[in-house]
Amino acid sequence: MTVRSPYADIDIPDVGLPEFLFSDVSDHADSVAVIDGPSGREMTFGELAHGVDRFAAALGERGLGKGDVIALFAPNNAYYPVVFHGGLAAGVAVSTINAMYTPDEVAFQLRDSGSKVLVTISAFLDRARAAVAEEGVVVSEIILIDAARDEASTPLPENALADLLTTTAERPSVTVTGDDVAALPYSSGTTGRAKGVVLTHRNLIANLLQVQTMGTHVSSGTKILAVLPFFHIYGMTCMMNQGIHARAAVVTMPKFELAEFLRIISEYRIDRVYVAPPIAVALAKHPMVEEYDIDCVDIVFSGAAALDAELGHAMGKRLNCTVLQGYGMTELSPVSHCMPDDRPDMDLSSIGVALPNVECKLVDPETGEEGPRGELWVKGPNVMREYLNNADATSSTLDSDGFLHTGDVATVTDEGVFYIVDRVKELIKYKGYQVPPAELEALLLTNDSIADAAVIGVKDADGEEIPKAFVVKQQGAQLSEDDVMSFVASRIAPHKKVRVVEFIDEIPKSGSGKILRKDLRARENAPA
Ligand code: 4UU
Repeated sequence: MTVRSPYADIDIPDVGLPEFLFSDVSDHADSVAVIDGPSGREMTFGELAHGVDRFAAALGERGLGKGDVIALFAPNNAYYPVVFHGGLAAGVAVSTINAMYTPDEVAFQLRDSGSKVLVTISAFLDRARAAVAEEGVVVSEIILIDAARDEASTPLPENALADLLTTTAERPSVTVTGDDVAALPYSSGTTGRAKGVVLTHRNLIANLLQVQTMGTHVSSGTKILAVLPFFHIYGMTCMMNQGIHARAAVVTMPKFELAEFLRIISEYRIDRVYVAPPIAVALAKHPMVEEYDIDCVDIVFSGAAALDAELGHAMGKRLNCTVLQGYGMTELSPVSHCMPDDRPDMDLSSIGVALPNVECKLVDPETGEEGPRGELWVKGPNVMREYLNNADATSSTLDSDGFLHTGDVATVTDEGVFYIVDRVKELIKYKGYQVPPAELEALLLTNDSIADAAVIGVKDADGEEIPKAFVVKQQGAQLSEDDVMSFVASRIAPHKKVRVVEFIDEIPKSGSGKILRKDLRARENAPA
């Protein structure tokens, strides 16, 4: 049984994303497009479009164009969309890097994506320099969004974005079509390590138009708070690009900090806030919320991990606002399901309905039979083209009929309302961020005192998912749980830390050597 969206199909124009977003921007040239939350500095749509045009010209001057990749390693700030869309307008693909990554993690993505330029901020320069110095990285220039720091001793030129934007060079004439690669965010998908997710201009435009059908309350005059990162697809599409598309104002925050978050909502009179469940917990429960006048908030939208419906209702009551939930995945650009703005009555424990142009199947992962409960398969114009340089991962995720196998288990009602009820993939979500077990297992095995290891997601006392490592000690090795945790913590980004350790005699494995995560989960859930 294929479940189609209850909405009529929409047409997706065959153009590049910057042309789609900026071709008639002159109508809103003087409206505010982006506000840097901490400083209050504003950028109008006219300035944004000009910056996009000049950054594209500067990349053209460097000989970069179709087939090239640049990397963007920065927290949310007003120049993020200048770099992102300037890159796309020049025909290059932009690989967005997690701002919390260590030099090794940054280097992995730079190498894997073949990025030739790295755009970052001066506060990240130490990590950026260490990453570009690693073997196999082909970056030849660092561009700093906030300052020029070209020091004689640095191996690569380090130039200021502001200087690039003054170029008087002609914009190179590249014809960008819907099928060209636009964004290359990284995701581990259902299994293994992080992979480049090839999202085309058409994918990103499609998801904006699909989301627009549901987001009837987003328009010019709306203020969107962008505290979730633009490097992750949720922030990229739902905050940055949706805001630009709707001619709304996007207020950026570089990281989540509750007092600053509440101050910004209150001072800028934010209408719409996008969150992942941990921020919903703070909004529902933290006493500090009472100290701020945030009755301006009209809608809080939650995604990236399951929202507890009771908590969602408590937040809606406290803020006197509508609460909505959506479901997405990097490989889906990202949204495939959400609750529409005009249906606040929909069950908050659901993920809403399929977006226009989306078809779904629910397939039993064991038998391959379609039924009322099963792995969610999604087809539509927002489905990624492929994983970068990884035909095996592509073919095990994206089938020949164009359905993407999400690794999430869902059910659906007769009205077409979907619920996520389980997960059959390896992926762990910590505060909405991806934690790929395969990466942690590989890292643990580099420790001489560890003979074998497996990592799964378990629930902490608050019901939050956290990574737990099962570790087999090398014979005679002296190793404590804390030793294991600090070994991992010093080598990876904070959200990927192992938070619980259990020593066991043997990791359960199948005949072919695959870790039997099911057995570890069963062991975890067994009564003590
Ligand atoms: C249960 O997290 C994302 C995308 C999130 C998103 C974006 C826009 C949600 C709603 C929206 O409108 O992408 P990834 O690739 O980091 O993680 C994808 C995985 C899913 O496969 C699923 O396991 O994150 C989990 N997930 C959810 N799980 C995402 N949303 C939900 C949800 N409930 N609402």
